[in-house]
Amino acid sequence: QLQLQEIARLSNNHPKPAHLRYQYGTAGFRTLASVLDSVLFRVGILAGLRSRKLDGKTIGVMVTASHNPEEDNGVKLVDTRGEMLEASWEAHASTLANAATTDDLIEAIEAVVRSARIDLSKPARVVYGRDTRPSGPALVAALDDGLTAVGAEIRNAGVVTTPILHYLVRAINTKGTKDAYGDDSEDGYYDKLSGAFKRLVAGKQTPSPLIVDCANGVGADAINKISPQLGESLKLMPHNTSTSTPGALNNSCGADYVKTLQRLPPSLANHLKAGQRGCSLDGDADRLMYFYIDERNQFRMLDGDKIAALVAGFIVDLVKTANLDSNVKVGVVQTAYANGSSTKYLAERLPVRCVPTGVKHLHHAAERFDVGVYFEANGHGTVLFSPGTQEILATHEPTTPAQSTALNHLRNLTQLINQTVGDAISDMLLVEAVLAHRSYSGLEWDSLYVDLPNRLVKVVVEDRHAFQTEDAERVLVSPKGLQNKIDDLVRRHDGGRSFVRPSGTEDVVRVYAEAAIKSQADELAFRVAGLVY
Ligand code: 16G
Ligand code: ZN
Repeated sequence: QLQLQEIARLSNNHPKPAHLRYQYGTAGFRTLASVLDSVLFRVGILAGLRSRKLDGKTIGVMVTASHNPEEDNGVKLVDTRGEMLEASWEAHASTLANAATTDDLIEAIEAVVRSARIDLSKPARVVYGRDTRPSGPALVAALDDGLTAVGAEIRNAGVVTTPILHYLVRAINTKGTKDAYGDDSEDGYYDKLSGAFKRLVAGKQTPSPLIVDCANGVGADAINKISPQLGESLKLMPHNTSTSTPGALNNSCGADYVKTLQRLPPSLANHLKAGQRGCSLDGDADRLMYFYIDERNQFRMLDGDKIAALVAGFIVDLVKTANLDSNVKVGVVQTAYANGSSTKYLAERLPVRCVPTGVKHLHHAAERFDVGVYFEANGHGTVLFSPGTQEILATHEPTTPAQSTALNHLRNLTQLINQTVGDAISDMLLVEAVLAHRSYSGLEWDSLYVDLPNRLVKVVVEDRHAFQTEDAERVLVSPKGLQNKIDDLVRRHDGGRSFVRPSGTEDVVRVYAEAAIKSQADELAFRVAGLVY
């Protein structure tokens, strides 16, 4: 049973700021760290309830604000298979977070227990982690209070990347079953990934060292821990590893900086030589951007779309070589932000689906394929192997040495790839493994297709909720008539494409445009922005 008095007593230590409204959005709760104390306490309570609802299986809580500035923080829940919180519970999260007083909170908790039909006699188990933000410890203390109040069994995973927390949840809940995901420890994660990587590249030529921009975040710890395990198979050269320097996190570095500004982090300028590859993680190491310096000393970015093209092509070839192409269908999931050239390249080779922005949409769509490759252009993505496919890979009997080799590569890929969520460390090893197999440099990878010039602008509007979209955000249905005007502009730009959608994380509307040449893409973006404004 719930100890309501205990909940009330602790809740009084974590009052909700009167004037604020919180919303559990695509990235959980995310805002200035200074106003998140009550939210963390209440998320602790909700996590405990969610675990009870799911028979005492372990629920995860990650405290991070990813690529956002250091003064922000956030929190999200991880469901029992390591995936994002089921959408129907997002509303419960918002309801608890917005209860004005302790009495209102108690009432809201009781309402959730009733409406979700939670059996309170079940145990509650929660594992949590946080990134390196200075606000983390205090927020975790508030979370701890919430978990204590709800009577949860607590496991503190410490400072970890977001994908490691997802991994831990899945590993804990599958322990001792036939679906065991790996040892439920941070070391178990590094062992699993590095082991699979070394098996995949065994006998391949050792690549040149890889520069890794760690965004001055928790990814630096992960890179330092996995490096020795990779040994000679891959040499990593970490940069931007100042996790305790105030203000350094995500500042002029990291995957979001690279993608948004299409520019090399200044701190890497003297380190990346012509022809050399580098990559950037974001602040919680679930996004990845690659880049290299070409022979004319130009910075070239390899984003999530390029990763999808590289990886999907490789997997399709392996499936064919293993003679499994009649029972294993590979597909790709993208959003409207995918560069038009990438979509064209992929669609000539395999099925491609477009879904609305946000990991949960991509993840769910990818689950429908036997092997679903999903990446957002911003570098978040992974590959999902369906249970049926994993079974086929485990039991298939190859009839030639070539089939056997390809099959083994596929098996190792299922181990290398973090299938719970996009994972910069796992994706980085995946890219490196494919580059080694293909004998590609950055230039050859980049040449798979040529990006269309594109431009993303944000527009501050009076009410972004007035902008409603359909067809995976590619068509505006409201305000009325606006889409026709956008279509007119698009027609007047060679190779033009443009769409408008309200941001899910900021109070702005985003305008994306691409065209055959850069000046046209810029012009189209600004003209469409002019219509929106
Ligand atoms: C969130 C999403 C990310 C998406 C971004 C779009 C998750 C875990 N994260 O960060 O996938 O690309 O929002 O932001 O779903 P926007 O709505 O502001 O454009
Ligand atoms: Zn992130």
